[in-house]
Amino acid sequence: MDLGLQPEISPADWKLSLNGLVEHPTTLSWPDFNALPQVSDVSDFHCVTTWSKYDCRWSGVAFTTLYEKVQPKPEARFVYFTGYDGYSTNVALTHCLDDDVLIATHFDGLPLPREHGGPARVIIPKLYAWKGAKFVNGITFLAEDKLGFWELRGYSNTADPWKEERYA
Ligand SMILES: Nc1nc2c(c(=O)[nH]1)N[C@H]1C(S)=C(S)[C@@H](COP(=O)(O)O)O[C@H]1N2
Ligand SMILES: [Mo]
Repeated sequence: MDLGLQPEISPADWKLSLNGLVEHPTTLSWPDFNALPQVSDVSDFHCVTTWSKYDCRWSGVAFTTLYEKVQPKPEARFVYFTGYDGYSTNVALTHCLDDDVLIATHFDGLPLPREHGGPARVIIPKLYAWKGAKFVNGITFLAEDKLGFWELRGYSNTADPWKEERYA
């Protein structure tokens, strides 16, 4: 489910910018990104429109690996994600540091298809699915929160599915 645009990004053109309040801003190419340690995790996926998909097996790079690489400054408390389709979403940094938060490149052992956000998408299992940007191309560390696409349009900023935090 997405904005209806599914950008086609070839691996040669793909880039992930890690920026904002960090000691070491970096732009990763596809080979750079794939050279980072890879992890897998099985988690459930909750869409705000009430469907859930259980036991999703994602693999890719842990958010914490990127975090350690760029070394956010102490004042960084929020993360703003952007996608190649113009999407954006925001998450408190503490929620991103759980070890199940991945920048996923594979689902069930296969490369992520374009309609599901390939080449790479963010997965934050403990929050509603709109908090995970598909086609991710930017991760910005911020001192102040900045609302993303759906958060600006009335979706909950905190998005805890167990509390059914759907709308603000
Ligand atoms: N870049 C981008 N990421 C996005 C979206 C989008 O429109 N664009 N939609 C979000 C929403 S509302 C949901 S439910 C999930 C859907 O993921 P799926 O298409 O793999 O089911 O992606 C989220 N991430
Ligand atoms: Mo959604």
